[in-house]
Amino acid sequence: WQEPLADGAVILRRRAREQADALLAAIHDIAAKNPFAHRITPGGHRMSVAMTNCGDFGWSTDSRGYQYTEQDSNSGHHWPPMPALFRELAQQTAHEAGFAGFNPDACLINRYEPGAKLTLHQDKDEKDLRQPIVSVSLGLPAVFQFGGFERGDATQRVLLEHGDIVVWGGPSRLRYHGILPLKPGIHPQAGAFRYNLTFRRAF
Ligand code: MD3
Ligand code: FE
Repeated sequence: WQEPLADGAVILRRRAREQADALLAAIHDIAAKNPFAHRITPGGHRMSVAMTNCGDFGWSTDSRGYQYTEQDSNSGHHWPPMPALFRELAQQTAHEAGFAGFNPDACLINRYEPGAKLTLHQDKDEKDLRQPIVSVSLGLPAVFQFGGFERGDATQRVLLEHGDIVVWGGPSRLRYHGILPLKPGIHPQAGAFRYNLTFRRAF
């Protein structure tokens, strides 16, 4: 059940549904070692989305800016390895969407609580912007916004639900995008949260 969203962007609706329990269990293991944290942006704002990472590199932000690092600055530990289940799902779905050979070295794990949001932004901290990003949504649904190549461009809205995977590449890789404030609810497998995995090639 594959639909193009925009040039280079494909949504694979419910693609991860059968693996969802295993993905959630792996998220909990990762968070037991490297807990979810609300980072402070360079502008001094506490992010409403809590984050952790797995893989060789993890994305985070602090007063110095946005960066990929090998260590979690909160725990001082390396990020946990990317589980084989994560890597294989990202590689296979990128391939299904037309991006053969994708090999992520970073997986950012976002956790949304009711009211949490991500304002419109571009993902451009990665070295090679020809590499796609694979995103996996789990738990409560959220309204995803995607726009154009400038912040003020018109936006479209898409509901992202439990198990949905989106592959963003080609010209869509630099589109502005964000998540509207999460509505409260209880998901049978994920409880009061939405989780989103984004697989990236950072370096
Ligand atoms: C479109 N995450 O972590 S996933 C992010 O649901 C991020 O947590 C959102 O935006 C979330 O940076 C959206 C969908 C997504 C991810 C990366 C993209 C869409 C994208 C990169 C380029 C264009
Ligand atoms: Fe993003």
